Amino acid sequence: MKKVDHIGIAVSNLNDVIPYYTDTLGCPLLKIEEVASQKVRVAFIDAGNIKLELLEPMDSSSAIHKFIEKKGEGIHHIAFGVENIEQRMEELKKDGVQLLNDQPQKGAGGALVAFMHPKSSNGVLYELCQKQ
Ligand code: CMX
Repeated sequence: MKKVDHIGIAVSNLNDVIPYYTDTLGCPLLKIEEVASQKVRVAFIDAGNIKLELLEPMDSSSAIHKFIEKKGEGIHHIAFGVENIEQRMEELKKDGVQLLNDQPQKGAGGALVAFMHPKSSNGVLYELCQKQ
């Protein structure tokens, strides 16, 4: 992997936490978007050399809702930026990494995304992210 595109952070309520990032930390808000396929509302924060993706669950069936119920708010995943997601998924599968998706899914900003199971990535939920 050559670069981290963003870090995902689970939050209960976007509106409550955005001022902490924009006013207290002084990091600009880039955009807010609903990603219905992932059942999340997301806010992207510009943290200089990296983006932070604040993830609010849209309902109780969202993976983010389950995560917050179990572990509380906090770092949820790290997303690597890749150029050819299908090729990278094939390579990871050959190396025995368990992927959570057979095919890339539509993520925020229309990016193609896929996740690696934290159990096969030493306890970290990693995402592959290919910008369109
Ligand atoms: N980071 C590290 N470990 C995690 C984790 C995370 N984000 N989420 C779950 N786990 C761990 C749990 O702690 C649990 O471990 P133990 O068995 O040791 O307790 C194990 O994984 C299973 O977790 P679970 O709570 O039973 O949850 P599920 O198996 O139902 O789902 C996961 C976990 C990762 C498969 C699911 O959250 C998933 O498919 N995630 C990918 C999609 C996603 O996260 N979408 C939201 C963000 C989308 C976006 O960025 O736009």
